[in-house]
Amino acid sequence: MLNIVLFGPPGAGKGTQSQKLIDTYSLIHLSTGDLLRSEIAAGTELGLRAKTLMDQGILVPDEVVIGMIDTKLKENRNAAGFIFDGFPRTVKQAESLDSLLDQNNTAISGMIALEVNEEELTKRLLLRGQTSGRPDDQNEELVRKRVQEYNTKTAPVAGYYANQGKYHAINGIGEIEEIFTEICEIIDSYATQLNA
Ligand code: B4P
Repeated sequence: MLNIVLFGPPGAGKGTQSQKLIDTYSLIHLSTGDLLRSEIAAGTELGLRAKTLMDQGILVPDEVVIGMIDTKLKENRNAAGFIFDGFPRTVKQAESLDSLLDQNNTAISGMIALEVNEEELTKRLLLRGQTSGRPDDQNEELVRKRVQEYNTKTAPVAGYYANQGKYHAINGIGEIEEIFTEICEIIDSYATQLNA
């Protein structure tokens, strides 16, 4: 199986690039942000709890997102692979993902990290906030809080995959199409290794 972690701070382009990747590769796209927003839209108890945290730019508890991913992996046992978008966001989530995949006799092929500086992230998210209706994109203080959450809780996940020799960073600033081409080159190299 081809299992890709698309990594980066909020606004780095994970969701944007995932949409293009699912058109190219036959992989299942799992975005914890999208899954949580679906729960909010459906008005579930999980959604109501998550909304309070997301609206403050704070990460949702590990158990909640790990549970959602576990369910999705079980629903898609015969998939060719997955694109994990916005997950794992803590080292605990990364460890849990490894054991869930191991139970299915598979593993992460690699992590692709999109590198974008805080000024550009803030600009992109506030711009999206003008049309997205997402409460967490609405003001600069909240956007900076999300970047701070990333720096303290999520950035260490890069080291977790680097220790496994699975970390690949690319510049996330530039034309969306050019960034997409670079990501595809890395994914194609994973696929070649798998088939070797
Ligand atoms: P997410 O839904 O994952 O949201 P995100 O990181 O803000 O967005 P994304 O990274 O996908 O946006 P993109 O760059 O594509 O998370 C939202 C919240 O959910 C979190 O804050 C947290 O509370 C919670 N959550 C989610 N997963 C969790 C987990 N695992 N654990 C705990 N909590 C979790 O796009 C941003 C903008 O940039 C777009 O407008 C796009 O058009 C633009 N853009 C993209 N690429 C560009 C480029 N190259 N140039 C210019 N603009 C570009």
